[in-house]
Amino acid sequence: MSRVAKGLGKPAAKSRPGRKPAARSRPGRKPAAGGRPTPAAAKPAPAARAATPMPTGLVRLLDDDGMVARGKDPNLAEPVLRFLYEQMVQVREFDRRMLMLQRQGRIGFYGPILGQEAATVGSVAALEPRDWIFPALREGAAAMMRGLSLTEAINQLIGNGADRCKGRQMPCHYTFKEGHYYGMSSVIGTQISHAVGAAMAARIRGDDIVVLGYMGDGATSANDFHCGMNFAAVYRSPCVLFCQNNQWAISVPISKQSASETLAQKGKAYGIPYVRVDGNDVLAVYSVTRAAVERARQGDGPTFVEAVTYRRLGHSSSDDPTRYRDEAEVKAWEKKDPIDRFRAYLVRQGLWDDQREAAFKDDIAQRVNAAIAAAEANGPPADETLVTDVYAEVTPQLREQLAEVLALDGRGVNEGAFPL
Ligand SMILES: Cc1ncc(C[n+]2csc(CCOP(=O)(O)OP(=O)(O)O)c2C)c(N)n1
Ligand SMILES: [Mg+2]
Repeated sequence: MSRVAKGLGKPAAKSRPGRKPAARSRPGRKPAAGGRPTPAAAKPAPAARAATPMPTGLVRLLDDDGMVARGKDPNLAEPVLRFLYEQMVQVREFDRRMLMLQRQGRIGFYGPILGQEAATVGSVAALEPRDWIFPALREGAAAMMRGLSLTEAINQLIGNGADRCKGRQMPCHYTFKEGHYYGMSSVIGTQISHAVGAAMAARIRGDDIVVLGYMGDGATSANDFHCGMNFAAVYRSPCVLFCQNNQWAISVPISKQSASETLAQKGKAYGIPYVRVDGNDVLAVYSVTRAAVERARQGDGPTFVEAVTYRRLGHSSSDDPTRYRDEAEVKAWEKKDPIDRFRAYLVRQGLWDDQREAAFKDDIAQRVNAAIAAAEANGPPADETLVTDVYAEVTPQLREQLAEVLALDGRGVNEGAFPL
């Protein structure tokens, strides 16, 4: 019997502290054929309780100069504040260096996150380690925050023999099971349904976890968004659906993506509490995500978060944004830099200064250098990985095809341009 099915019969799991008892089966729901109840009939979503009042407007704690209005400071503990800042600085440096590697032809592709550091770092930090992350393209920092080493991340970007994906995935599609970081799907929006479903499965199993599922603004136009949001709401999936509205979906601006006044308000149509947050304000992102995670964990269902931010570089290393957007727009967003804002706050609190900054940046530069050297020392994936892991045993046909490929002239020659 599968673990899921076993979990269905465990009444004890329903009475964990902080969880509401499961509501009774809905009328008309019958056990599936064979006497095994359907997940929904066995353990339906908890009944709705009075809606938690959600903040309205754009939630912002840090102003442009890193000041917090009196009485609004979430007063996070010093180690948390430092962690948030250091992770943001680290991912920015990592990003810069990886884009350079791509330009030098040492990796094939890269999706930069410059400008979106607060949205990713602030939201991931609001989770407990047992919670799961379903990322989109720009949340690689989440895997590193969960312990994926820089070398392992670069192994993935190179697609070498030490890569967990054995070079089979595009760069930036990290996967890190131990860190509860699910492998990203390139197909826009699909991870929304995956996140919603994984959270539902966790509840059925009695696992006290929350799932944080990311998407971009462009993903809100995908079918999977509507399907995922609806499922999440109806089944009160313990998840947080987090939209990084970076204003662009490759060359399509947000104005051509949606006619809604905000993306956040799309939650209303599905019956999901929603909140719009300044995505360049790490304190605000942390606070709203934390509240959403707590709501999900205590059985109050999903929350839809729109983090308003900006993608300052191209969609990817293959994109030239100067062909479709005005540089003045980019300059305006540079002034709202999430790291500068948060550093000003930390400096004012006496938690950071120029000396610390220099030492920390030096340390990251060295760690990134060492990680690049270690990753580049790894050879390519073994030839057999072209055909392994599809069937339990490699079929004779696949063996034959592999032999044919290996016998081709020009084997091992880099064909040149990455086709993306
Ligand atoms: C279903 C599907 N359609 C189109 C694409 C091509 N595509 C890749 S990224 C992208 C834009 C995504 O924009 P957004 O969701 O805003 O995320 P961002 O890249 O801005 O982080 C598109 C259209 C795809 N990967 N999947
Ligand atoms: Mg976008």
